Amino acid sequence: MTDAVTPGAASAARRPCMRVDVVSIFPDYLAPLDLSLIGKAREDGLLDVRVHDLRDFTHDRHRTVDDTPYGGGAGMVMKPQPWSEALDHVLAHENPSGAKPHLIVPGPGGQPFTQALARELAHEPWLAFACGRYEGIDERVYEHAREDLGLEVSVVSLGDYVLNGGEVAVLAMVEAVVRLVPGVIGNAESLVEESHEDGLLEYPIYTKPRTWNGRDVPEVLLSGNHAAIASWRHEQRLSRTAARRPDLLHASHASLTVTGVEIVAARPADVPELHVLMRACWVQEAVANDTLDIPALRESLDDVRASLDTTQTWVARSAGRLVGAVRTSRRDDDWFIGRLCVAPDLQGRGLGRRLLEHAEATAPDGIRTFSLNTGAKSGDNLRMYKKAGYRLVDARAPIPGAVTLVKRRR
Ligand code: JD8
Repeated sequence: MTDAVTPGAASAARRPCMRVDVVSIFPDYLAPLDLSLIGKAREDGLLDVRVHDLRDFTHDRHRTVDDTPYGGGAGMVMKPQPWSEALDHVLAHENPSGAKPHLIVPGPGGQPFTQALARELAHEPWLAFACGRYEGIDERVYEHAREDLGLEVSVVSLGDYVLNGGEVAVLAMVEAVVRLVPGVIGNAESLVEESHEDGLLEYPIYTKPRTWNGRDVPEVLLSGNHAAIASWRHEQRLSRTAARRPDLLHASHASLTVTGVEIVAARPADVPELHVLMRACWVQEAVANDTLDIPALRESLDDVRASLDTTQTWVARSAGRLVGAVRTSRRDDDWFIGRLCVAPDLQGRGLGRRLLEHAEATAPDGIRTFSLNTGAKSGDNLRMYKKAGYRLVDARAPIPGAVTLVKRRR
């Protein structure tokens, strides 16, 4: 019995962030997990990946793992006993704490594998993958794993097409999951703007030469105008998503796309609308955080008007309607981002994210960090900021019931 364990794992002497076990009758199919980022993360001890050969858990001369289906029909079915012994081995192998893995079984009838599921699984300490072949695995193995071994068992499909087995699906799932494990990908920032990460496809990318084959790089990308670049890239993401994956663009996004959102510097004429929007948004925050003691709620119309002289405020307009805003100010080498708000009926569609990107992109030279406050109980805000790379500061926030988040400028 030979478990292909992580090369160099022993030397890394650090507790891996994640253990992954894979059981298959074709263990060599998983050899790509030795390569590239995943191979490096295994060498660095960030990941503990073990591949097991199901046939090692058979006892007959032919190492039989399959048999004919009860009730007749085409093909063969994988026998339960080898799977039971393989799972026992995985649970027993170097597992002094008696922990239990989340068992993932790829199957064409499973729940769709998505970036959201990948993000969830990336937070789990131990995943075990069972690669089926033939017509699939005897149904009693799933019941045994859930009921007898007490494992969480998920049947997951890579997509609406038919493969010959689970190995290809496991390769894709493991890569999509472990690249989200902190430290596996060097530049975590690059994870933020990826397709599917926030429901939008990626913007087009270019590198040298400036002109190639008579084709030029879009002028805006050579402008050095970070705000314009951020705006162009977001418009590209929206228009590409609308063209190629309208299913990702739920109705409101589509309407935003249709009418397009423009982010411009706030002017005194914007103040009345801006004040109303801020009141609407911070009443929401007050309810979420059970307090009315929020500076934004105490700002009068004159306070908002005055803030235009002391800070850089941007407003987002869609079809003439003021639908969002953000305020920025400098504190030494920190760019403080505040009063980020989106009209309640348009929240959750990426506009807040776009305003945040705009606020960051308009930061002057010399800025090293971005910081902001939000309600300790403002779940959606916290999720959006963390996805954008912000991290909670454990120092007490200047406002009761609030928290401060910071991100290093790259
Ligand atoms: C696991 C056996 C083959 C499937 C008879 C062909 C995932 N998106 C996906 N498509 N197919 C699979 C998948 C296929 C598998 C196994 C996953 C184990 N097969 C079977 C049923 C029809 N043959 C998959 N994830």
